[in-house]
Amino acid sequence: MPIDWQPLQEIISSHQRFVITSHVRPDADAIGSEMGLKALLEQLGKEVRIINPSATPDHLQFLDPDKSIQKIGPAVSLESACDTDVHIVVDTSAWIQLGDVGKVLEKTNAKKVVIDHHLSSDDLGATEFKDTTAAATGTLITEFAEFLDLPPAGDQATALFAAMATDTGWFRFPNSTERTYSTAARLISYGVQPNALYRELYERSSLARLKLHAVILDRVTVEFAGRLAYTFAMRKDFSDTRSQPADTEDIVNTCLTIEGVEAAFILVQQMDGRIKASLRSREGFSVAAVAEQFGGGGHRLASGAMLPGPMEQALESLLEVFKTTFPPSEDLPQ
Ligand SMILES: [Mn+2]
Repeated sequence: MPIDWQPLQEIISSHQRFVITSHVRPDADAIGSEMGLKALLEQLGKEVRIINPSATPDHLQFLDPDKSIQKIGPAVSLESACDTDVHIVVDTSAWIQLGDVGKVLEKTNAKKVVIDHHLSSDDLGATEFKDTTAAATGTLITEFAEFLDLPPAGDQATALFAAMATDTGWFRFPNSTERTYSTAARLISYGVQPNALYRELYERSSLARLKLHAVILDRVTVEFAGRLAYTFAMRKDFSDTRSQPADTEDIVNTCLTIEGVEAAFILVQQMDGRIKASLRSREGFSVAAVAEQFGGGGHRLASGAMLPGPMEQALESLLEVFKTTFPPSEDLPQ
């Protein structure tokens, strides 16, 4: 169902001050959508602040060259974040994803709005503009800007293109539809230079990151007659290779490139000892259902959950769930 943007247009035209928020550990869809929406609201003469529960990761700083994104905490108090007319949440609608900004949303008297494309959803007491068929929230913001006859331009268009490009693995995941490509093509017509953006996003790797990938990829294991691939990262791997947990991003997609593999996951040991699971799958298999069994969520083809440690225990419980989905190989029809 395409979104009816009329109510959002009305909310915007009848208010002046806006706060935009996204999820913890923001990705390029979170940051890009926020920057794209902020530029749009500013074009309409609105006062806009972006206040997030986590800092912008270094590799995405280029999307916010003026460092306008604020983080809730000592510098931006709960009271200050509540002091707005409208609070817009983009790229999530789950309390658990909002970190300390969740407290702002509980307390604020502002009108609340959600713009999102995720399946999992809580009642945030917001007016929702949600389309789970959109590849990225960046697609929705682009479409909204076009609805208002204010097509994105310059850095704003680049931020929205980055949002879509990263949520689709540079337009290669199955969520890349005709709509995704045509929205991207329009953003190019507004001035985005995909080659320069690709270099910013994917060709600024570090030696540490490559070394970490070598360690983790060496551990890839396949199970259930080659239908599942998985690997893991321990805290020690990061210190050994001088890399960071964020450097594990995309390894799970590499696991999915093995022929015959239908689902893949990576387990990453967190600083507090918990285990973060990132799951991916091919069409026809939903990893969202697996993640939900551990209190996580996401999309059919990409989801995540936080499991208690230790690593062996987390691995065992995940394999147990996959066992019920992938029957033992001897039971497969010959
Ligand atoms: Mn997204």
